[in-house]
Amino acid sequence: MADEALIVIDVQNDFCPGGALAVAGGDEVVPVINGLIERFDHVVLTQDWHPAGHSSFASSHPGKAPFETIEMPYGTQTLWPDHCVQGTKGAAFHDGLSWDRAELVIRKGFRKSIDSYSAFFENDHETPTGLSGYLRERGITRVTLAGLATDFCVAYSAIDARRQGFVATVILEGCRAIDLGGSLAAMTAKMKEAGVTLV
Ligand code: VGL
Ligand code: ZN
Repeated sequence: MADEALIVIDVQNDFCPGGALAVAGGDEVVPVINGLIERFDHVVLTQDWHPAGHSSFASSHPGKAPFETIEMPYGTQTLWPDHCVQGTKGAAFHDGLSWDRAELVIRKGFRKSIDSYSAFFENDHETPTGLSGYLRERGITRVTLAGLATDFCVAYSAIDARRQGFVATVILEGCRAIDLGGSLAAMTAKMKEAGVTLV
C-alpha cells in the first residue's frame, strides 16, 4: 500500500448537519472514514477554505440566491450559502474525524475570485493545487477517495485524479451527496466515464 493514498474530501462542520451547507447524513461518513484512515499508509485531507466575501457565495452577488448559478470567466458557477470561511468553526474538520495521521492538508477555494471543488485543480480546470506533484514525488500511483460531497468535491477530485494518471477509487459508503438538480446521477456517470471505480 506504499503507492496508495487515501484522500479525505472536506469532512468539515459546515457540510455536516447543523452546518451552513449541510449535506444530508454528512456526519455519517466520519466512522467509515476513520476506519479507512487506519488502513492507509498515506492520508491526505482537503479543507474547503474560503475568504469572507468569496465569489462562490450568493451573498457576494446582489439579487442572487443560494443554488442559483452565474457565469464566471472560467465557466458556470453554482452559488452557495456562505460556508467554510477561513478560521471559523464551520471550516474546521468534524470533531470526530481521526485526522492525526494526515500527512498533508490541501486547502482550496482560498482565492476570492475562483472556486475550487477539486483537490487537484481550481474550477478553471487549469490552476493546480500542487497535489499531483506531491503524490508523484511520494511515489503514489493509486488514490482512494471519500468525503463530502459526492457530486461536487469528491467527483471533481476523482475525475481530475484520473486525468492526472492516477488509479482512482471512490468509496461511496464514505460519501454523501448534495444532489442539486440531478447532479448526483450526472456526476456518477461522469466519474464512470472517466474510469473511476465506484465501490
Ligand atoms: C463543496 C460546494 C461548495 C464540496 C464545497 O465540498 O463538495 N460543495 N464548496
Ligand atoms: Zn466551498
